[in-house]
Amino acid sequence: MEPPRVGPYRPDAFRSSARSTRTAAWLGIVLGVTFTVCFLTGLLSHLIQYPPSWFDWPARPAGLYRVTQGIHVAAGIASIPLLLAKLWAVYPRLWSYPPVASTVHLIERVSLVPLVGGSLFLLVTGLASINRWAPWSFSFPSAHYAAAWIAIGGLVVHFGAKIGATRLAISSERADPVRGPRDLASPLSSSTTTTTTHSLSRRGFLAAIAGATSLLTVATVGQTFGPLSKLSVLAPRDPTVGPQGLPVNKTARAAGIIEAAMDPAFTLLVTGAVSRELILDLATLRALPQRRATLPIACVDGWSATAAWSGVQVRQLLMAAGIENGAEVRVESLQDQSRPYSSSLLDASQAGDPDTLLALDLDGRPLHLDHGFPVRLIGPNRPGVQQTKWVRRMVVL
Ligand SMILES: Nc1nc2c(c(=O)[nH]1)N[C@H]1C(S)=C(S)[C@@H](COP(=O)(O)O)O[C@H]1N2
Ligand SMILES: [Mo]
Repeated sequence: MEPPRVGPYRPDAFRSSARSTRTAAWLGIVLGVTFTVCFLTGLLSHLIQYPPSWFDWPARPAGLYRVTQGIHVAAGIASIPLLLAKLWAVYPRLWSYPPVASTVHLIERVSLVPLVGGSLFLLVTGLASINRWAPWSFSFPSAHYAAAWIAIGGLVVHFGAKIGATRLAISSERADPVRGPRDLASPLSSSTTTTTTHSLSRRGFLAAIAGATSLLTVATVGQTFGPLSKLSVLAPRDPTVGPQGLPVNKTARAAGIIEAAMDPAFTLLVTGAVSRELILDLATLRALPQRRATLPIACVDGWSATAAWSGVQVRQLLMAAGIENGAEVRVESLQDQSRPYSSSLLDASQAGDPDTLLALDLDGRPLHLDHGFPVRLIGPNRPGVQQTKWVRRMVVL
């Protein structure tokens, strides 16, 4: 069968030598790595936030979540130029002729729907979300999580279908241009031009992708990696900017708790499965032994910042309430409890960690209202969403 000789099927429709099968194969490998890293770190973040019964997330090392989530977001951002370059490089194959050359070819093509669709969805909504722009009504965590499984399913099938061709492409001396009409099932089958004469543009293309990816990474990763914060001009957050030198996620105003938080009659309740209920006003909380801990806040959005917190140990309050052997605790804020992140859970090991605090002070000063005044939870190795601000009740479960 001869291909129709029009549009993308013209023999000279795609002439750029930058689109070599080798370039496309290498981009595929690098993307395979960044996507797998994103998937695993994302899965971990999901397990931590929605733990099934078999999953325990330890309180130590204190900064582990900061690292895994920083990597998650950085790998996602790096994937954006890589994916765009990959799509550009392989686009002519959309017009391969005949459209389906074999079963493997069919599987490979069908796997592109979840792979490309899922990836674009993940990167576009992820990027919008870390810039705190949510022009949609679905729940971002659920949609991001579902799309991750769809994309990774597509990736596994695609990888399986392409492994042979990828091996061939990266081991070949010549870099065959990706061509639509002639690029049939075998990527090396039918090229008529060698690219020695064009190798500069292919190298230039690769260098441009590597450069763009590195620049973008340096321009954003400082939101969690302090030494680069000055260079990170594109980062959604500067980890040093905000009240008391720390970013704020939700403000007191947005949470609708200003009046309740400022109320001089504010009391903290320790209740639930306790032997003694505690009702503590601010003066009483301050009169208890204070513990100081230097801990990061590590937002799921990928920014993080370290600060010195001081306040009352959760385990000390639990002991005062008659809990000797550790317990699971729900920490509730003044916010309407149907709002996202208005409460969080401490498992027994987190509740028992000496650095899990109900903090009253940040860097030696009372918490700013936006950082959770009068009292907030701060604990080691927890995602930011679980560092509940404006704590009102601790319920022992
Ligand atoms: N009650 C309450 N606590 C909350 C939130 C919230 O929306 N409500 N947001 C959380 C999120 S997503 C993060 S990243 C941290 C940020 O703490 P900060 O605003 O003091 O930096 O607070 C957490 N605590
Ligand atoms: Mo967050």
